[in-house]
Amino acid sequence: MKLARIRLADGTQTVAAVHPTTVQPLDLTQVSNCHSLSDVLHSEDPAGLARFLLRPDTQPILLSDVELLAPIDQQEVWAAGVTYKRSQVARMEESESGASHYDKVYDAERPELFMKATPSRVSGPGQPLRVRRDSEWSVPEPEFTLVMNPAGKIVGYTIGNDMSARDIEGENPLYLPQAKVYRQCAGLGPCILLADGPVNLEATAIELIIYRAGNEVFKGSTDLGQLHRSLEELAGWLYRESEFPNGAFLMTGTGIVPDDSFTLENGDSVSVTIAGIGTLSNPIVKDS
Ligand code: DO4
Ligand code: MG
Repeated sequence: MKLARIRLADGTQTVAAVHPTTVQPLDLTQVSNCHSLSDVLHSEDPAGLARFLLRPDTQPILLSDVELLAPIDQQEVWAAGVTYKRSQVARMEESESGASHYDKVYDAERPELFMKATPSRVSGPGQPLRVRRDSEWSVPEPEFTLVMNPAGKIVGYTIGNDMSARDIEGENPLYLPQAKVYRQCAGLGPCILLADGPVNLEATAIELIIYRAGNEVFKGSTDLGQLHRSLEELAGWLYRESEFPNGAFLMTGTGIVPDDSFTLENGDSVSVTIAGIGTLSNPIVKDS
């Protein structure tokens, strides 16, 4: 089952089940203290609660008649790094001084985890993602993203875009927070696929397409089978010695990195598709 935050034509926001061409709003008033998507996600049985909140008489609404919003409430957004071979190689190429750190962290027991965004820095489907004005080399990073409840349980999955300034990150690894965290630096959406048993890693294809003036200028793909760590391992490290009373999103790293000659430009459009979840598309902005 997939859930989303939506805005209806009259401007009201609610939570809905997402079907291939329609959405069906949940009636959150049926349960006390259930006001948001995260209230459903953090309940004992998110799928059971969502089914209960779906009133049989609620008419489905065409997806094209609603706006899908970023599926986040108050959660922190974190990210894992250097979890695919492709990412390890790319970081080592971009950073002379940091190369050995990236090499070591790929195989180290402790993964690289960093705070990626607060909810106000997150863009939902169709909303702009930003390239920093002081970056001449920036890329999107398409990432399978875990949705975690306050107890540290993985309750769902979504698509994340970990926008990254490769020149700033490559100049000095200590600049990582500036390369990664800024206004409109993270994309999430379009919906949350509720966790329902083990993920079929090899069948979870991830595709990145970048368009410029309507033309495809980059296309790449990978699958979760290439991820060097398990999802549970990454989730466990995040919650070690940390509490997330509002839950957390954890981007699991990128396995797709465009060639070093590629940088995003103002007006580009980025689409990330993950099998079983959907497509997250965002326009790119860069102030001159
Ligand atoms: O250490 C740099 C960040 C790595 C990252 O974001 C990734 O591998 O996805
Ligand atoms: Mg990343």
